Amino acid sequence: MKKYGILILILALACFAGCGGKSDSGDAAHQDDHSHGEGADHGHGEGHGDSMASAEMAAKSGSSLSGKATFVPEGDQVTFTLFVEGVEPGTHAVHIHETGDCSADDGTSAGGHWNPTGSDHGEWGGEAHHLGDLGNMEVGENGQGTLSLTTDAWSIGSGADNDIVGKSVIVHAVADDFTTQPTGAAGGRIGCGVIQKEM
Ligand SMILES: [Cu+2]
Ligand SMILES: [Zn+2]
Repeated sequence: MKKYGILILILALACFAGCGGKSDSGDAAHQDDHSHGEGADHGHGEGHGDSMASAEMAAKSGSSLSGKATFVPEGDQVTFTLFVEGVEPGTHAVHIHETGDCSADDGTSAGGHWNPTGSDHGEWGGEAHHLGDLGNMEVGENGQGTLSLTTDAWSIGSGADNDIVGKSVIVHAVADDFTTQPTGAAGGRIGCGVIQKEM
């Protein structure tokens, strides 16, 4: 009888350990994470690094701008590419702004420059710049312009401070002077798109 009792105790302990391992491993959260990863084109299912994000650009401040921005991950790098058309020829500043809200006619709902590192405004690649200071884009006589850059300074959908999802891409009326604080004196906002993770 005593032997039998010990056997039950051992079985109970084994079961407890087994069940405990299963139930607190956070399986639900993990599977959720993986399904996001598999939703991306890459299919690695290796978590948040594999999802791309994009922003559909809408006209603001009476402009006729349209276009799209994409953020494509590869390893620890993210490549941003913007294409716009219907824009007045010349030089136009492009920034990531801190709020994913393009509802205002003048784009001011997108807030200020996205600046999670608390830096001064400046030029991408320069000594000090906001994480959202993407630089200037040249728009040709045909009204089209493109801008791209690759960086390891951002993440997509990580929820970390450097996550670009839920922010917005803004195209300005004029060039960024890279010195005026905190805006670059880039004028009004002629295009705005909320950055969303692609499933
Ligand atoms: Cu801006
Ligand atoms: Zn800035």
